[in-house]
Amino acid sequence: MATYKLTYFNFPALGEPIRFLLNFGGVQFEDNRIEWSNWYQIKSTTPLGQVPILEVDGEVLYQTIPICRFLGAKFNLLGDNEMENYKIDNVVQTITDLRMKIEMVNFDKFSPPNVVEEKRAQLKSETILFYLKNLELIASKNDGFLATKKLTWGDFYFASMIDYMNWMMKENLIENFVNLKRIYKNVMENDKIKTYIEKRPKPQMG
Ligand SMILES: N[C@@H](CCC(=O)N[C@@H](CS)C(=O)NCC(=O)O)C(=O)O
Repeated sequence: MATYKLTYFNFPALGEPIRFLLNFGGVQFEDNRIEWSNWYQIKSTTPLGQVPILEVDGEVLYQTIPICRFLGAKFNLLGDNEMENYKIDNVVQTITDLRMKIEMVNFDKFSPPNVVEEKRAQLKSETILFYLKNLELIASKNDGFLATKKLTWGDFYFASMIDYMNWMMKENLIENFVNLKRIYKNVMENDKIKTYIEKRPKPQMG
């Protein structure tokens, strides 16, 4: 049986889709939640100076999306053909683009507070709606799933990233999106994900 060790900080963000997928897959894994105080020792041991990394039988995997796709393949969560796999990659990339736009504002430590507030307002009134409408339209064609008409690794990526983006924006971004809420609920009400969420350590991120 393969051995898995995930190294990430003790918060959801980019580690969480990987944790969701490992829990869904039902495999044992070491959930190595590192402290910021140890980070600079660990950083130099990682391929790109960043986490998450996932060690599979000692081999180091890095970059969140390829790791998720790898686990999707392991746990039967890919599409059925090239077109479906493209559609999964496509929604995952769209979620990532939105996530990075929100991060740029949320973690902006250099602009004056009023400028950051203006950027947040623009995110809320334009950018977020623009991206979520695109995803909602795709989801509306897929019977409760995001990218294709069945559960894929893209659904897990979506649900965990919605939590992270909600946390950054301090509101439920999908409140008015019927199909996106359905997908989120499907993932969060999966027995394995529910069990994991009940027992996961309290994150160190407010
Ligand atoms: N492209 C990478 C980005 C990883 C990344 O940004 N990791 C952050 C935490 S979310 C990190 O390691 N930050 C610490 C640092 O860069 O020193 C991925 O998708 O995995």
